Amino acid sequence: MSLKRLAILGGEPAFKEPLHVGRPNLGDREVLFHYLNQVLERKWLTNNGPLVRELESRIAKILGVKNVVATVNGTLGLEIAIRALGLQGEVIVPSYTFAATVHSLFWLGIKPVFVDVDPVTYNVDPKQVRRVITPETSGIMSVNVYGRPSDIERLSEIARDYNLKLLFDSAHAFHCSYRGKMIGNFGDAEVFSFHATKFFHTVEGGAVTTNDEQLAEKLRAMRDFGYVGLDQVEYVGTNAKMNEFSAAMGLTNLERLDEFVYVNHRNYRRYLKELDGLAGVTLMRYEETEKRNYGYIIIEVDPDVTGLTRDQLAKVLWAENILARKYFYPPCHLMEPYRTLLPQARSRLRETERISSRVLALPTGISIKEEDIETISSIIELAIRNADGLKNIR
Ligand code: T4K
Repeated sequence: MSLKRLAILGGEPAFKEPLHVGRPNLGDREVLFHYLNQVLERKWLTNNGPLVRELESRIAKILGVKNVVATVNGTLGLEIAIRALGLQGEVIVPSYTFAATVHSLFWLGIKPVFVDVDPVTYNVDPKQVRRVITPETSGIMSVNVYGRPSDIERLSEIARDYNLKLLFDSAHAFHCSYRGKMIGNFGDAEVFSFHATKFFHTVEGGAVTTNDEQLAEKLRAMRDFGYVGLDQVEYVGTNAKMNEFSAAMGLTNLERLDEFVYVNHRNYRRYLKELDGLAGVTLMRYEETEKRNYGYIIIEVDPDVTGLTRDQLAKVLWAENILARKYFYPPCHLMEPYRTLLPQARSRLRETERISSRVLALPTGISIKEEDIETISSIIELAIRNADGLKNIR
């Protein structure tokens, strides 16, 4: 494309309508209406309805896992998993994640103990984990950031050595694999998010998965106020139930799951081609030998090479109606209340702070066309070429 002038410098925006990161992928309307009609006719709207059960069993098959407990969202999924596993005291967790990961611990009175991440995978660095274990540590909660698995083997070894529970926040990692086995089968339990912005979604929703039958029973009770029978409560529970409308959306979207992955993969390869060789901009790579959902397109901007900070580049893109997002910024240890309560955490989170000041998520999903990617990439290139003229953007 021939770009004349960047919008931030007074040109016309490249896109009339905003391009969003996290634009929902939507399945076939007719299929959705078919499911919704069933729900309305049955007058069974929530509380472990037939569509929720169907969704659970379809997901269990895709993941090859024994138990899928669908939840109202990923955050409540994390909370019931944390409680069902009996986590308490201190839990080791990355700061480089979405607020929900850490809040779910703190919400339940648990102290998050932050560890740094690996600069290449952006996932918890197992070496750091060993260093922060204390007699108060009850578990490790690792995040499979952007759908790329943590170092599951080493984290499992540490959990075994120290008798700790191992929970994965796999909010980003639906339809991803680790050494040929689907994410959802590891640790004591894993938690997915099926939020509208995820490549597969149920509007709001999530699921806890586990191969431990007893744990699954407890999770099912805890998502339903602790009830195990009509008149019997056995646990402290909450209301974390998925409703039938969400399950209808999920079943609809499952029918086009392969297509969503195909388009995300195609988009990823196009970004790779367009951004290849652009000095100072590194596109996060996916290992193509494993199953991935390619749901996040992440670039790292090196200001020493590009002459532009990530924040300046974000402003350039927003002016063009490309609504790139800073996932994840700020890192959790710089959010309240953690910043005030745990000021000493900063000293061991150098990679986290470096990465979170450089990353930018770019639009993908079925709303994004290959030509859009060409334009987005040209704008990034043009911005870098004009870095001197953009120095004063704040
Ligand atoms: N763990 C991790 C690692 C997570 O990333 C998340 C959630 C969780 C746990 C918790 O799972 P849930 O409880 O959410 O199931 C968004 C999502 O709301 C959140 O689910 C997600 N991670 C996080 C990474 O992103 P925001 O605050 O950035 O959302 P918002 O409203 O700014 O929307 C993002 C973009 O999506 C915008 O550009 C607009 C677009 N959008 C959004 C919605 C809702 C649409 O185009 N249509 C829509 O319907 O958190």
